Amino acid sequence: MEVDCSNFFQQLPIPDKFNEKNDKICAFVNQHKEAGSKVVLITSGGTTVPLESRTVRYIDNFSQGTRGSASAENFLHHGYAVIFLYRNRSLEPFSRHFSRLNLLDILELADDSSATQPIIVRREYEGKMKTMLLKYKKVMKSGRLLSIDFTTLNEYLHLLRASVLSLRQIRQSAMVYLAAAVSDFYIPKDQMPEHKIQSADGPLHFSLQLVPKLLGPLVMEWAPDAYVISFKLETDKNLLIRKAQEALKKYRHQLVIANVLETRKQTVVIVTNENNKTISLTNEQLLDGVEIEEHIVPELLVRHQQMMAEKCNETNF
Ligand code: PAZ
Repeated sequence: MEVDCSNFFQQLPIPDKFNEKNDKICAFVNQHKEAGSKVVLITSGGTTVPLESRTVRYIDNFSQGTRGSASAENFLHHGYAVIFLYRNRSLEPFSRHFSRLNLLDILELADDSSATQPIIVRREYEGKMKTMLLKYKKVMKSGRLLSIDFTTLNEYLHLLRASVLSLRQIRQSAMVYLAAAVSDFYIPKDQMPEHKIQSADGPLHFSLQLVPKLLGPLVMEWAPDAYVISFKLETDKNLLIRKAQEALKKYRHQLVIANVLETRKQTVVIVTNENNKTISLTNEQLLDGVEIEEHIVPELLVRHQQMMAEKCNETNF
């Protein structure tokens, strides 16, 4: 069912710290516009949908932010500036490599408490820690990574629109990479109870409204010259390609990356108007720690570069 999105944003409350975050995004894009860099907006992780205004309970989803954070590292590696719009406490570039570890297990107290370095990194983590720290510090020094967090669907939607509108000014040098798992349903503010829902009132019944598909305005109005990549996730692999193709036809963006929930780290299909290209890792590659984003991102760089060249030729005519 189609939903009109023209007035949608007006009834979405402006989230806390929105202006502060928006200022950072605008400053970042301006800085990279001057430097002539390509900038990618990466969305990552899942959104929450609160059930109460003073929220105790909310609906969430499975996304951990692996796709987004791994892709961010790869785009940075290839020279892009990255706006990383991520779910608070989901995986972030570089630090994600230690996310399964307890920080206190990585560190050790020096034998001699009066040592100049009383806290040290345990030997088995030293190599990887040094590699990631070097990469992270280099990226931060170059000013090419801006991380902006969200938690709720409302925050995500406002920040997505603000980021894409800001990218509009760098035209085809912008890429939008929509890897976040965003809820399709929400409870409008005026239908949400203020206080914690009481179990004493009996079983809970509530109705969720559809979130309008914002990919349409994003592509057609917010940043019409950007290279836009959406993701399509399904659990039924028989639906996947058809739904990705339908999205492409409907929203007229450049590319859809289609993936199935259980195999998303091993196989994706790059769907365009011209053809479908499967990218897969072997079981050996997976065991060796190869990540599929190492293969996805270079594919996209080539296609983005081609589009930039085509647009450049068009304007020269
Ligand atoms: O965040 P993650 O690595 O656990 O999962 C990635 C993903 C499956 C959320 C992403 O590849 C994706 O398909 N995002 C769009 C989901 C959707 O169709 O709404």
